Amino acid sequence: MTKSALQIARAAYQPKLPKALKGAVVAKEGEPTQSVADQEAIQKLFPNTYGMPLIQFVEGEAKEYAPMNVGVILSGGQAPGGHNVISGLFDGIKKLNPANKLYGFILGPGGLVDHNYKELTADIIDEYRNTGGFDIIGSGRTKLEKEDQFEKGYEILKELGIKALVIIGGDDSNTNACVLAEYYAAKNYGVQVIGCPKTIDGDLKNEMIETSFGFDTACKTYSEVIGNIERDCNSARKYWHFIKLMGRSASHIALECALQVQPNICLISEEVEAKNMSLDDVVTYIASAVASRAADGNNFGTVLIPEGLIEFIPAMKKLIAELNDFLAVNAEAYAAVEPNQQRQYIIDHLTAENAAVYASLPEGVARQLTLDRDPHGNVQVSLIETEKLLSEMVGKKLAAWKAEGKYVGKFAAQHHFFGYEGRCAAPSNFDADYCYSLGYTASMLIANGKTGYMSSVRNTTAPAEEWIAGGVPITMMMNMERRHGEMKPVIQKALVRLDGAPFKAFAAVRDTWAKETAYVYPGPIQYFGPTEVCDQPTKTLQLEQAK
Ligand code: FBP
Repeated sequence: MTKSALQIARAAYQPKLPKALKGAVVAKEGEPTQSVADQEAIQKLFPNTYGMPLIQFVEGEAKEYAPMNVGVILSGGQAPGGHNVISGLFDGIKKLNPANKLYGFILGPGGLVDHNYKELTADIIDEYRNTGGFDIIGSGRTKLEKEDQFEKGYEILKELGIKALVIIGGDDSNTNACVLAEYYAAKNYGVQVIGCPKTIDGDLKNEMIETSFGFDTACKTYSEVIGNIERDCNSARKYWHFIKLMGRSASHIALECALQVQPNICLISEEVEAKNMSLDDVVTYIASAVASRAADGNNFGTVLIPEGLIEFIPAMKKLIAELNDFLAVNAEAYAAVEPNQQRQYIIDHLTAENAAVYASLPEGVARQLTLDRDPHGNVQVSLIETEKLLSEMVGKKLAAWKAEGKYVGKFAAQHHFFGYEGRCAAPSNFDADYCYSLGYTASMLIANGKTGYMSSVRNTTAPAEEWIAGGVPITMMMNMERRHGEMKPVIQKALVRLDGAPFKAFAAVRDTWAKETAYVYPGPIQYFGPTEVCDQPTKTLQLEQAK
């Protein structure tokens, strides 16, 4: 395989580990835990894995460990650093006992059910250290939720002598990891299940999980490109760039990028919802900024749009909730309707209020809202072209204002959607170290017999040496939510908090950014060089941790 000069140099990078993990460790147990909400319901569903204590690893005496085999799965969307989680896990289990083996299940949880796997040997692992992507074993979105899947999985785990399975995934995949841990514990199968917090979206975080891996690298990659667009925009001075950013429901990516590049406008879905803004309110907000800059002779600008925005406009949220429930039971009937009748079919079957909202939407967006849900029942927001919807509506509003003599500028828009560009980028130093530590920590949780835990590495704005490694019971992060029309236990998604430091820092300066051209051009991720250039965590993390 031909490699770039950077790939070759980067392969030699030795990720940093917290001091406590460098030698032999011992697990220090904290107080019993409880779920963030709906304690009674969650406890009932997870009798074997509920209420377990927090774990912190501290330096301890060396011990001997019997040989064991471990399995690993990459689940869901790619996120930079997945290969380092696996290499950390590999190095961790080999340190426990060089005879230990690691098996990777191919193309996500489906690989476990279909018995599709390969042994990850040292030479394979070495090829992938510090690289982006999930291609070492591939990823997939099969939802592990049914007993027959668990049993099929157990067959192969037993055959390969696998004592523990590590599932690297987002909130939904870790929820399923916990369901699996509970199932295997209830059956006394002797298979432990450990989760690792992955997702560029940054929405798997809480008191014990400071950030999900991949968020750092993805945001830095998008910020580089947005910065380049801003510079182009400020050079040509003739376009408004509407830039949609991945992130599903949460606006963490948009907010982090805004803090890095200082655009003219950044919409935050959670705020739109809190202020009960309508689509027209959002459009008026953008159009007013465009008009105000035009009055200064600046017919250009940048708008960042979180991909989940549409779900947070209250009227749209209600519509989507009804559509989700409706399509969960009527997907087949809907698919059988002639394509040119489908819009009317939906209108005829919704409540009057939602039908009216649906009917008011442009054809394209209305259709996009009825596309297949992902296996977890989520609308695939990355398929909805909100950036085009908004620029079109802003253009119309400005034309009306022009006719009324309220606006004098020129408005031309360019559209971008950044998501896939950042999910497989070579991990930043932060993600390279963080992921390696998460994987290594997972191996220690396994060695200590834990199941139903998520690997946790905290104190991440300090140098890696001072990071705190341990485990959090997954049930601690759960609450009950409506999915596919039913109440289900799920890890609570972390949305942008309007009382949180990152949003407050943004809100304090955004009016200035809207009026002035205050762009910042972060440039590409640097892997070698001064620490202030190479090792900075995200602004989100820095602001959240600056206590
Ligand atoms: P995960 O939650 O699985 O990490 O997914 C992240 C993500 O990139 C979202 O930001 C995006 O909405 C979605 O995946 C896109 O899904 P797909 O990869 O199936 O196109």
